[in-house]
Amino acid sequence: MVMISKYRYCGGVFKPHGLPGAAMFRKLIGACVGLAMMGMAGTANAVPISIGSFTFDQTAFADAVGTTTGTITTFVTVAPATFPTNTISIDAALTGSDLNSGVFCDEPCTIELLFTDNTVVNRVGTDLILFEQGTAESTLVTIGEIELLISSSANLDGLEDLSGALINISEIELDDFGIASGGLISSVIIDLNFPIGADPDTFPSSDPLVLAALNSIPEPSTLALFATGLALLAFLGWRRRGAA
Ligand SMILES: [Ca+2]
Ligand SMILES: [Ca+2]
Ligand SMILES: [Ca+2]
Repeated sequence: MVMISKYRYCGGVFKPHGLPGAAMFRKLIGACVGLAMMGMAGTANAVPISIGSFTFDQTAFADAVGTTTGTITTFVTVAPATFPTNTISIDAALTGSDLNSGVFCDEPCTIELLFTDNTVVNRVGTDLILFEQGTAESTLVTIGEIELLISSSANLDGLEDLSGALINISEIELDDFGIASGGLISSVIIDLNFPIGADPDTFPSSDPLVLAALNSIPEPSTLALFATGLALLAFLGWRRRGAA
């Protein structure tokens, strides 16, 4: 309570009520720094994941599903010609590196995919790969303010899922979306059915399985946490000097 009174006295910038004491701040900072160190250690030991001719960092895959629109069907492929639908969540179908799960839509739908333990960076060449199942189909992709139809190359690597369906590759280049060299993104919106102006009754939906960054910076959230801890330390030091 003494600490809270001190902050109340020093306050003005922060509201006194509900403000944790300095001891709590120090605990929070300790936790932030600890988590950051754990995250960095985990990153250092991560083994890359190979899919076909591509190699990805372990954190390179989409991590979460954001906003969705329309009716989205999930599927898993478990054996030749066996595709149970809607047995898993959209999140489970599209995050991570599993090529035996994905989604399709029979009507216009959009899915926002988020990168939370890595950030995609625009380096020379292709930056993201969207793996897509079956007949090679296009996907409407929105990054930032730009929406482009990305075609899919049929089965370049001879990849198949457990059902025997072919796995195709859509290459996404961030230059095409107006992202500067070295620019970062953490959100991609895919529109499965259909491109602008196309007939929804005839345009075939693509069937995304995995979205992965070839050019990826791991652990931005951990680094941000670390930066937050440092900023809090600096802030506390500044407050202490100010109060002295
Ligand atoms: Ca990731
Ligand atoms: Ca999947
Ligand atoms: Ca690029």
